[in-house]
Amino acid sequence: MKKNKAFLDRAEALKPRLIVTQKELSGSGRVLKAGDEELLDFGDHYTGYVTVEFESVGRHPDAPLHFSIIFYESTEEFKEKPERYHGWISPAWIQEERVHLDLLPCAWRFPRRYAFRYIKIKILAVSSNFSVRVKRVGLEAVSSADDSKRIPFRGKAEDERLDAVSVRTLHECMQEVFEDGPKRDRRLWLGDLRLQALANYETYRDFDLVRRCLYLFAGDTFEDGRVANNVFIHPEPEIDEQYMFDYSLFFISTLWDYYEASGDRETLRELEPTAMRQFELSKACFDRKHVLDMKKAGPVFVDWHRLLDKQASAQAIYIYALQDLVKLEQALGSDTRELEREIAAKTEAAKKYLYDARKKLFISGAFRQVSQHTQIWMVLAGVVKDAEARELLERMESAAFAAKPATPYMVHHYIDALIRCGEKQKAYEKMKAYWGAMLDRGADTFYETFDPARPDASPYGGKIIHSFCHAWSCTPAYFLRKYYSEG
Ligand code: RAM
Repeated sequence: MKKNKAFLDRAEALKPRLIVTQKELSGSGRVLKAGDEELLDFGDHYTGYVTVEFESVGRHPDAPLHFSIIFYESTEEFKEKPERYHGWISPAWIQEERVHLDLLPCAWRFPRRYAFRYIKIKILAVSSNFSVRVKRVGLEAVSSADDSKRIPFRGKAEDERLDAVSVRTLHECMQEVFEDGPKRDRRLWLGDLRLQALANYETYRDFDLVRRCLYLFAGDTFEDGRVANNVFIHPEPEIDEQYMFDYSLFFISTLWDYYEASGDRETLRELEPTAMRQFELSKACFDRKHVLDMKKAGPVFVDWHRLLDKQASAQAIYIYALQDLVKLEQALGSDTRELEREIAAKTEAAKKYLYDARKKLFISGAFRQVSQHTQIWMVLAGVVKDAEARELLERMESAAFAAKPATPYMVHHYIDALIRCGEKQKAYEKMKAYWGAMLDRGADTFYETFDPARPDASPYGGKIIHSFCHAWSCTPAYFLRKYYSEG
């Protein structure tokens, strides 16, 4: 790994102060024996540190109190049994603890930070001599988002809830970095950062936090300069040893968006070589026909759809990122002719080799898979534009066989594609239908993964592991404020 100390020092200097908010709930007063449960509702999603205070009832406790506690972000998790989770993500993320208390009364502070609205306490064992009562539950909620600086919402009254839940999602993910989710993975991911930064520019406008995250990615890269897909923050900032072709390229777009929003030329200049390096590395992954060679590209994310062929989407993402690189280089006064030739060559190749003239849809991979992802990214990359793009997206919708987005992250790109080709009203309706379906299910924050047709589906093998407050799902606030508000 290649560390740039100056960049990491800059990131450290930009570390935000967390704002702490105290909350407290009283217990129900019920007397609890082994097997009894108590459910507490904090009324909204919070991220922070919890203290539970128990008192004993009856004779002097002659045995410890043994209890379990589980933190739920959403009612969607209520039916799940943690012990039945056998998916591929570590069950260590499940927000459950078992504790022995030898002395009562006792105020027990959990050392881990939790993300939740509901808390369920279950008494596992006491003795026949005594019972217990939950006296109170205290919470120190933390976030670096400063609500006093948040720009008020000026859209339609009927969209206020959609905006507020998006903003709450962003608020909860704004910690020492832009986390992907305060429950899981609690760290900085590039794909998520790009979208939450966009929502941030319309709401909290915390430029320093975006800047800090950009320096974290640029300050620790692979030996060849490739930007990683995520960074651990503690004990020292360190990248996860994996990259994704698309996420690395999004460093370019995130830097460009940051400059556009902040006008911070110094950061742009300092981080330009990192952005340029992502282009150079990706450029080497194409074959002689200018089509992306997936063996050279390595892992690509795009979406959690399990059977998705990602070649065509990745080709389009490359073109998309290069367009941002052109703007970035022009802002610094550099010559962009080579980049423009590169965009033209890859665009032409996409039209020639990744398009099925009979189906009138773009295809991906050796099996010529048709997915919504591919069409959406081709529109975002400007491979097709205006009326042509509108017609493509319409054909895509009626192609029942086309693979569909599995995450709000991919639905975000669909909404963005519709707006870019002039379908503003349709984009609005789709956004309201998709995120609105989460609101109808009682969401206080928006989910990491959601399919309205199959709300109980899980790409992770169980909903108990899902993040129900996930950064990449916060963008209705961005769309509503940028495209559907009065000034
Ligand atoms: C998930 C993370 C994150 C996403 C990656 C690809 O595990 O939660 O949101 O960027 O996968």
